[in-house]
Amino acid sequence: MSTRTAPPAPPAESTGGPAPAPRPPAWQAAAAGLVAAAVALGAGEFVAGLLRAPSPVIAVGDRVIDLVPGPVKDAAIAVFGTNDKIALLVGILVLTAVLGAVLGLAAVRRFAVGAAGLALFGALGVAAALQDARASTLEAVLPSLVAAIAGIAALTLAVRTARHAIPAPAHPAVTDQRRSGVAAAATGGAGAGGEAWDGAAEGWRAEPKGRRSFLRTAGGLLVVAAAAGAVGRGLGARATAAASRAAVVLPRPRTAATPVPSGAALDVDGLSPFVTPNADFYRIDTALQVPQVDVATWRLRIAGMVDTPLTFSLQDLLDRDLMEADVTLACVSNEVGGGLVGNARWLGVRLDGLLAEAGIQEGATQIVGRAVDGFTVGFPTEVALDGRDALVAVAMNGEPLPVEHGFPARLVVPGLYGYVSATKWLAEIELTTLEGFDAYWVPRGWAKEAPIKTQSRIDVPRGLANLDAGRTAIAGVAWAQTRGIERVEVQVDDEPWQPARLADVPGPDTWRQWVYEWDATPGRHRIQVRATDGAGDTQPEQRTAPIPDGAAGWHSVVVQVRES
Ligand SMILES: Nc1nc2c(c(=O)[nH]1)N[C@H]1C(S)=C(S)[C@@H](COP(=O)(O)O)O[C@H]1N2
Ligand SMILES: [Mo]
Repeated sequence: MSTRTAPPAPPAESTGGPAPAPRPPAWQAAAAGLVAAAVALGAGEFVAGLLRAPSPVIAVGDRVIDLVPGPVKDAAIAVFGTNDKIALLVGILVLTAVLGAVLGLAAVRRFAVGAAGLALFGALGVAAALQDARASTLEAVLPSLVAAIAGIAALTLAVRTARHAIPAPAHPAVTDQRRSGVAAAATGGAGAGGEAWDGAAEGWRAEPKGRRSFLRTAGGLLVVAAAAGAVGRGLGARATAAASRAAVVLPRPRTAATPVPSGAALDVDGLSPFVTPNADFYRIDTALQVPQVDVATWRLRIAGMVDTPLTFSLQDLLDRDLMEADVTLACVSNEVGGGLVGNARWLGVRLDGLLAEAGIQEGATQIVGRAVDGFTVGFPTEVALDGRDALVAVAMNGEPLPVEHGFPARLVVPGLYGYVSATKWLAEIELTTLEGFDAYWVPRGWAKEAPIKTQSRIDVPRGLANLDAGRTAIAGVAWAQTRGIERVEVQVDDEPWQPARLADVPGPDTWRQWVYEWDATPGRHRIQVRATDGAGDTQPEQRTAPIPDGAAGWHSVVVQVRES
């Protein structure tokens, strides 16, 4: 490639020796590289979509997520919130564009350098995709390989076209050669490299034409790249999981949940509803692209230190005795007052039942939940055996699990933060020892064992609200899964703590609404809340950060009350 496109030295008499190859303007070189990178990405997405193999871009993004140090990740989440994944993808695309431009600038000096850069991109994509346990080697290699080849081909074409546009001083000695070059190019003669160079000697007056042809080629390549990418993404998204999910018929539970008491929902505007609708339920996971599970091939394994390893299809699980439980899930990353908590009615198979059937071996102190994408959680075996409603859940609020919330099955363990328990897209439950394995977040600085801390949150009034003086509801939710909420107290400024009225709850595993009627007086006020759990422990005042085992401290808001 490189030898064919490298221009031959200009006629000797023009310089008296071998002259450096003339170069297209920098912007064209950069644009050529950028376009080549775009074509590579588009081709990669296209092949990945066709094969349903991992997208090179997503694969690289997933590796970035796994590899970035905790503090960087926390900072990214702080800045971008739950848009951190979009920010990462945009970052990857911008970086690719910049590197592509740099490769273009390199390629007009030495084409091999540009080509090598694209090959390196491809290698990066292969390396990232090989980490994806779901993909075969061929599926991991092919998209990036095709991407690199397409990128190099596009770079060849774009650089060659750019050279057509080189402004060169008209020189009588090259006139004939130039003519012959143009003629050869026009008749589509072979050996285009040489002709391309000859044509490039067109001179200043030809430049606008050359630039136009460059822009046409570059634009054409961009369109091809975008179309290939879009088609690939479309093919990849052929909704396996959505189709599987639509076909699921949920049986009625053998053990229905305790009916939610009518007094569980207080009538206060702006208060979180007792049941969080699926669409509003927070979502936290490391998956850049939601895993798409096809139930035809999906199996749940119970393995490791068990007497009898077991395997279940989704239908096997649905055919068992199912139980319902209302359980509030909480993320360890939730800040005091934050929204990474939600309450749902789960339907599933009791974990203790499944484990009894498999037969837990002596010394199996840890249960590891492994997801189809390789994510892992781990918690003490005894937690699953103490009678709490730990479930392999298949439904959430009366629907099969939404794809983002773990379709077709996930773990739900009341009282444990999600990162040590709530494995979505569950593939395996492995019995092992506590010393034998550290789950995903443990080497990243989070606690190995993480029971949920007692917490309370003020939903209304919102922080910095402007209120009218007079009767005002202060209300929110409090949770202490497995222990239950026994008391919630509210403090305005430095006045004495006042008991809030508690709503009813079906059990200790859900959050509990509370309300305090406040006679708001004009001025600026600070409102604080604290809860006491069923074990008699009151939340500590001291604020601590979420890392390593969950935020602690009292939630407070400041409001402004005007005369009314
Ligand atoms: N497969 C998988 N499961 C996962 C995670 C993940 O990253 N991957 N994150 C966990 C964390 S940190 C939390 S808080 C809960 C969140 O569950 P949700 O997204 O359904 O609210 O899922 C848990 N299960
Ligand atoms: Mo979490």
